[in-house]
Amino acid sequence: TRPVKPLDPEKIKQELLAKYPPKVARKRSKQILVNKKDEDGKIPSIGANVRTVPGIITQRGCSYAGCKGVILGPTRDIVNITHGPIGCGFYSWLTRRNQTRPASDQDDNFMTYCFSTDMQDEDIVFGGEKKLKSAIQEAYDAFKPKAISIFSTCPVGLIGDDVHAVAREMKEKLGINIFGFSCEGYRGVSQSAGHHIANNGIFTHVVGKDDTIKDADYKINLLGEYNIGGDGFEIDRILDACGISVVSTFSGNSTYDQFANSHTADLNTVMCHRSINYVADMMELKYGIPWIKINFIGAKSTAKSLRKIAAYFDEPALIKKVEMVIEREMPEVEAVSEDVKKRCEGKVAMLFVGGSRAHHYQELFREIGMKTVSAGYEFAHRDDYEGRAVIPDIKIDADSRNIEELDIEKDPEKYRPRKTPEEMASLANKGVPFKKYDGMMPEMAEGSLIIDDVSQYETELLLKIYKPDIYCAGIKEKYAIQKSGIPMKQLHSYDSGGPYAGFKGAINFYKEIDRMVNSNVWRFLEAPWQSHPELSAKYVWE
Ligand code: CFM
Ligand code: HCA
Repeated sequence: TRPVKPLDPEKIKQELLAKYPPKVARKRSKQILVNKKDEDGKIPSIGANVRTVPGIITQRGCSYAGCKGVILGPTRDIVNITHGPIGCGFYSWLTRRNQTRPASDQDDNFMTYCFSTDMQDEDIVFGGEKKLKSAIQEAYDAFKPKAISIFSTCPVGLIGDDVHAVAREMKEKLGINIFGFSCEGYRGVSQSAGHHIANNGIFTHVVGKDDTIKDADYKINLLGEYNIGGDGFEIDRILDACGISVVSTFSGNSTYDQFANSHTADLNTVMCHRSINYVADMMELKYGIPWIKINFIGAKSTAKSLRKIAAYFDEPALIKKVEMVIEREMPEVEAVSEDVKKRCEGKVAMLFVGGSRAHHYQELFREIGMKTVSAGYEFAHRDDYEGRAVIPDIKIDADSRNIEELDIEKDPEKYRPRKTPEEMASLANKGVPFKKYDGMMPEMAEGSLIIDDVSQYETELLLKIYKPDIYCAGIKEKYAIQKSGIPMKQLHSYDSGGPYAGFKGAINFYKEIDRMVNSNVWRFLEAPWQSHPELSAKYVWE
């Protein structure tokens, strides 16, 4: 039975901070906010993308994870070599459940391999460059790939191995594209730094290498979609049905050639803003490709995103086809959501995930009548919380050296602005949201608790206070949460489920959540408040 008396979120915040030493409490206090608008309709600003206080158990990952695991990991035919101890390569090997489907038997697919230099003590002492060179040679001899990339782990930076010099030398020797990333785990404050390093590297070394303009209608890139649990396959199915062509996906089930040709698309669509906004901005500046934020998590968001893409191309035939697809797909989605809603309505969820899903997945819960009372990202920046427009100093990264000269003048055909300024203005007036991301907080209810870089300690306290019907996070949190008698859904790897994107994905998700929050198994577990009745008050959401 739910609810006794609504809890005051400000009090909950104080309770979360109570055990911390004053200096730590002050720092955490900026990262824990009660969502509300002031008289001008402005939401409060949050502390985000800051270093975790040592000693606090964070759920964050490292720069190497963001670069190798997240951005480059899902590419099919680049040999991705981890230069480092074997653990780094091993733990970033398919645990994210990024799926792949080669176009034919002839196509390379290296995803099932884990390439690493397997650094040993003697390499730390004498340097690992020789070993790296022979690893590249060995991979080349065995697989003859189009490209090889090298990822630096912490020891590489500490001992001073120059992966870029090795890459240049071996590129010269073997005649294929070879490039390295200085994505040592300790760089930056989270995996977010690794996304940035990866994006700059791919942009510098691969994008723009193949100028063939393919003969296809409505050419888009799908940026920030990593095909976790097959999400990308479902999105491809829908786009294909609408007649929209995907030039490249960054980087779910992607190939080297798709990246190289991606600058020929006419529109960039951004799914995960956090991990890839850099590429969208750089491609706009260098190649004149506009970008819009889309979201294929949630059936309504999927329909809305398709309509945004159609509005950009502004062709009656496409608009009609998109409407037909939506009309064909929605009845089944609605039938399932209506049914599931009967059992899920009013239940409460909490989401603490990465840099985009804690926002996107609220939509799916909303569709079955569930409420998100508290949410946060592990490593997102202020723009992902508050919306891009409110952050004045977003700038395109100077690290990507080759965006400096504006190539449009050199080659107007290749680097053509896709729309005239007048057309852009007219489309923007019609509601095509160029470069706009609204962020998580404006879309959440007033009084919900927003927590950046939530700690294990805070998670356990939140469970006791709110007793949510479901908690969504990652593998590190999973078992502690389940042991407290609360269903836990991994929104990184989807446990063993998915896809959850698009129309069919929404149906999968509704059914999964229904199964989890209404399962009887939880009553066989003794949660702390069962033996300590003073903890048994439940939170009411007004
Ligand atoms: Fe983007 Fe991602 Fe995410 Fe992310 Fe990640 Fe991921 Fe995630 Mo795990 S790219 S920010 S760095 S949507 S790996 S597919 S699930 S934390 S919310
Ligand atoms: C990463 C990858 C990760 C981890 C997920 C988790 C993923 O950050 O290195 O902690 O369960 O999605 O696989 O985010």
